[in-house]
Amino acid sequence: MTVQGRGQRLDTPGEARRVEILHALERKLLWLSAWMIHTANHIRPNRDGLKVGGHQASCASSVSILAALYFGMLRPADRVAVKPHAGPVFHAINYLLGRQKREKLETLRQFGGIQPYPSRVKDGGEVDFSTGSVGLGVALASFGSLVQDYVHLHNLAPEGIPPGRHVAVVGDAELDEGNIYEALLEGWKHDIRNVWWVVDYNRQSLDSVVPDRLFGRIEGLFRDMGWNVVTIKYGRKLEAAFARPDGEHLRRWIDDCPNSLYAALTFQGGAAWRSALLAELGRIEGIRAIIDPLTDDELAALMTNLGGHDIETLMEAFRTQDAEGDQPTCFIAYTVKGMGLPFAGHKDNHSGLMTKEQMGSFRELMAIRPGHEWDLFEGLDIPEAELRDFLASVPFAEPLTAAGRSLVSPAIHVPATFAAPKVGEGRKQSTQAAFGDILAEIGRGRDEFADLAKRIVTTSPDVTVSTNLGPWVNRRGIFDRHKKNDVFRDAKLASAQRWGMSPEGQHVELGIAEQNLFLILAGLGLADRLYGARLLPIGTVYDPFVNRGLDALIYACYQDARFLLVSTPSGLTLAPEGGQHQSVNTPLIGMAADRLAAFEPAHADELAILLRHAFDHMQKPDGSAVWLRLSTRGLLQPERTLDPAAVIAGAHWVVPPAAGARIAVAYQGALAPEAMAAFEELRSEEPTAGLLAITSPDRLHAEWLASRRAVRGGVRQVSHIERILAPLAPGAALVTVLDGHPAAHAWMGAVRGQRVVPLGVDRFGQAGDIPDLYREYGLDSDAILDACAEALLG
Ligand SMILES: Cc1ncc(C[n+]2csc(CCOP(=O)(O)OP(=O)(O)O)c2C)c(N)n1
Ligand SMILES: [Mg+2]
Repeated sequence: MTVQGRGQRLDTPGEARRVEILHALERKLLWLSAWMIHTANHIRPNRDGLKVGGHQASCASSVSILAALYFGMLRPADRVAVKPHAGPVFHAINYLLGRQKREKLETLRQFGGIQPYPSRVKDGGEVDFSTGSVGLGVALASFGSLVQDYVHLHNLAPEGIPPGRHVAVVGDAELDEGNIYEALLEGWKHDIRNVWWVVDYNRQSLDSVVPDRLFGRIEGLFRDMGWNVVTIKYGRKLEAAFARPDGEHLRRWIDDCPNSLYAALTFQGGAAWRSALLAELGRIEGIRAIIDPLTDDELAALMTNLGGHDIETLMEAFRTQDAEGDQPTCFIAYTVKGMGLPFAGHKDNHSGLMTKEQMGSFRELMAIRPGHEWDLFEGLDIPEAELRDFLASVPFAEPLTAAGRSLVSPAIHVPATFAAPKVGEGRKQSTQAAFGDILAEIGRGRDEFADLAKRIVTTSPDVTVSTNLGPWVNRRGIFDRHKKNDVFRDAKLASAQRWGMSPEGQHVELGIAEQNLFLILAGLGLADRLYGARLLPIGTVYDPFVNRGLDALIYACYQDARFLLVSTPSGLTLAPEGGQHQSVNTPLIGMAADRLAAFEPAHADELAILLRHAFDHMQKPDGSAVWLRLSTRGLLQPERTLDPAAVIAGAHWVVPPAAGARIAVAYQGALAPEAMAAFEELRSEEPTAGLLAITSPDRLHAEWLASRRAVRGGVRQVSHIERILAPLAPGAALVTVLDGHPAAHAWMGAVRGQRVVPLGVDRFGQAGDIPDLYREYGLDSDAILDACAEALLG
């Protein structure tokens, strides 16, 4: 797949002037980003005495890279992840392009203002990918490219939106994050194309200067993963010096200079550079000829003339690579952290802020008059009209659509009901099996389900078969940019799985890396807004390993990606697999994660309702991602008619209590049989008791909180849990049980002041069978009955 053609060559007429303009804009970005942060810290009133912060040094490091990209290379359809700490530069670029307001720039880090790190949801549609948790945005740029390929190869892209390149501007310390390498490997397997990672190689992280020679390693890793690596080390001034007689000595000296020494000399400036150079190279005639005529400032400028600050070198590297084709490419652009600012190179500069005095000198250097700090072209020695013409002519200035960069894609019809699978009389079924069956049925793409089936895309980190996606995959095939036959099938070797791969396939098979699962779900779940094609992504994973990808899951939700997470098997109920695989905390994660509606059905009829709801909810403007926690434990399936609204709201009475009842038993998920057995015994003593099925403590809790908040607004909507608990006596006991942490239910006592006795798991699990484990952890029907007795007596 080829992306659009790019900008002009460097040697076209007028190019010299374009470079001058780019230099001016680069300078403007340096000023504006520093001034935004300064305003937030020193100009706006500070009411609480807390440090506001910002990262002037991180911004300064990346201005040339970002200027070269946005004002030179990028096309409207390209999608960019900007390293988190360069957020102010990104907003300044949009300001110059007329896509950001001055008033807004003044609100950096203020309530309702620009976020410290670019945020899709809070900063608006100009942000392609949120960044902040380092490493994730970078990897998402790669997965985004895969998703874009998926959309185009399935012919789902709207007309007029060509595929773009995915670019990540990366802080060098982001490459310490393991998820980067997981993403590289997965990207290699999927043969991703049109991805650029541009590393702002300032050799500084937060605490320190990075080890020397590190990039030898990293470069090798990229090459091993099939990437091009382009090192942009020196700028033109230094290259010219190296080309002079004896200049090679200078190159070697810098090449061998430890990162910390280079950083320290940069901070100290020209005189320090001179004495260091003279001490080591002072006897070499050609070196003296290079450095002696220079003033200290000129020498400092020469010695810090790294490629990542030389816009012409950057442009040249980008254009050359652009012409090379679509192989993923890592640019290692050498930079100085804090370039052009008083703390350039200082190892502690990550959170460093210019003082008012330093800002005063910097303002003079930038030729900014007081009161004109925000003026677009203040202090630049190029006529305003020319700058405006230039900005209007950069390829990226062309709007992607009339409505901007955030696209829309109409909702896909979801049939009114999904049938629960039929099971024979007396046969048991698990929620996981029911999930596989319902999805396989949808996969037939019959009648009303045809559109829905086309938009579903499934993915799983090597647990496709064991989470019951197999039948769906057999019907819809595996996605790959290249057609690959299923060797086992071709050889007529018996297997339940048909694993032919093709561009039409609808399942993306991942290696075991849960962060990758959530990152691709983030990409798939933003496909409507990024690529104009609504997808309905489903990712499956073992429940305990949600924890392994948790930051990426939260990151996906933070960006409002819409997907269905199915985690199974879950809890102690997994039994013989033991404590490492038995999840405990996931119900609490489901409650605490924003923009993620979490459910745990016990029976297939509830699952069918919730699965249907998930497809609906993930498409609603005020919806969210959805999580279904499932189990492999087969349960007898009740014959009944459910109220879908109650199942979706989080709880329904299986046996309603009589008014004023003293007690009820509530269960969630696979413990339904234990709760039912205990309830039957309880009922012989307490005929008014009720039995409650909880399908989502998350939804119950969220609605309860929301309704309490609404009181303040003058409107009081009674929440579902309040209605559910209303028939019980004011002091009634509610014995609750789930295969997960009991805190998920404990809060219910606060709803009406009733007494909750929460049963669940608060210790690591262990191998065993279900009777032993449920007894040991106090989840069996005896334990539930004991809790009931205690509650009634107490
Ligand atoms: C996952 C995560 N861990 C820690 C941090 C805190 N943190 C913010 S920036 C940073 C260092 C970043 O260094 P680098 O990527 O080199 O950025 P630059 O030098 O360009 O500022 C750290 C540790 C974070 N944002 N995310
Ligand atoms: Mg760095």
